[in-house]
Amino acid sequence: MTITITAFERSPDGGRGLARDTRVRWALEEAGQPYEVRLLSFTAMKEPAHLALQPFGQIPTYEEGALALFETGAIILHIAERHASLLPGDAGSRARAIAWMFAALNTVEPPILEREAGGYTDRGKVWYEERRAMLEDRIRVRLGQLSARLGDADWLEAGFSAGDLLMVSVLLRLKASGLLDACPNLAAYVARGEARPAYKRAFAAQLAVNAGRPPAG
Ligand SMILES: N[C@@H](CCC(=O)N[C@@H](CS)C(=O)NCC(=O)O)C(=O)O
Repeated sequence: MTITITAFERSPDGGRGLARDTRVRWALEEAGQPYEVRLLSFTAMKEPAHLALQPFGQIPTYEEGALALFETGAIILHIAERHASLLPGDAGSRARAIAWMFAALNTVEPPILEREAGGYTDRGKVWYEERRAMLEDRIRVRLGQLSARLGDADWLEAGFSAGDLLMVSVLLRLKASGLLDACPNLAAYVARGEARPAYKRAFAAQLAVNAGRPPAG
């Protein structure tokens, strides 16, 4: 069955891999699943045809026959449940890998996203610097906790899983900020994720869409 995902026609990041189709592409590459991509303009994302698939008018979506999914966590869980390379077979290990998927999206990502979004929307406000410092403190706390848990292990549990895929995807947003520098084991963890051939293919595929096009803005 053909799998089709949606992605930005022109990504605001110009192809740095931060748009969330990259994590879905990565999961599909880890799973060895071919896929097609439907590119959308910002206008098309808010039109009824796309809203029927994604109620919030966002990318990515995932279509496979009669199944249409939105939310990257749900999409990656769906892919991972069908591929041993992304979730272990043993029930307990599987549940723990899924816990890390939720931790990435619910516990680690929120302050990272708020900091990033504030950089677009709040610059120039009198409270901007104070709020940014507060958000960076919150991020540092989470990074410290995650770093302590990871220790010198390669991955969060016994082997690479969809939990690592999402956690690395979330941490990649911090690469340019310097915030990862205080936790060398996390910086190395992110580098290990980026070094995976499946990630490289996913990154290259989204970059190819954006190469030569100015970022949407
Ligand atoms: N929680 C959603 C977030 C999706 C999301 O924020 N997508 C961004 C691109 S990375 C988007 O479509 N932004 C445009 C918009 O919200 O209008 C998910 O994980 O799928």
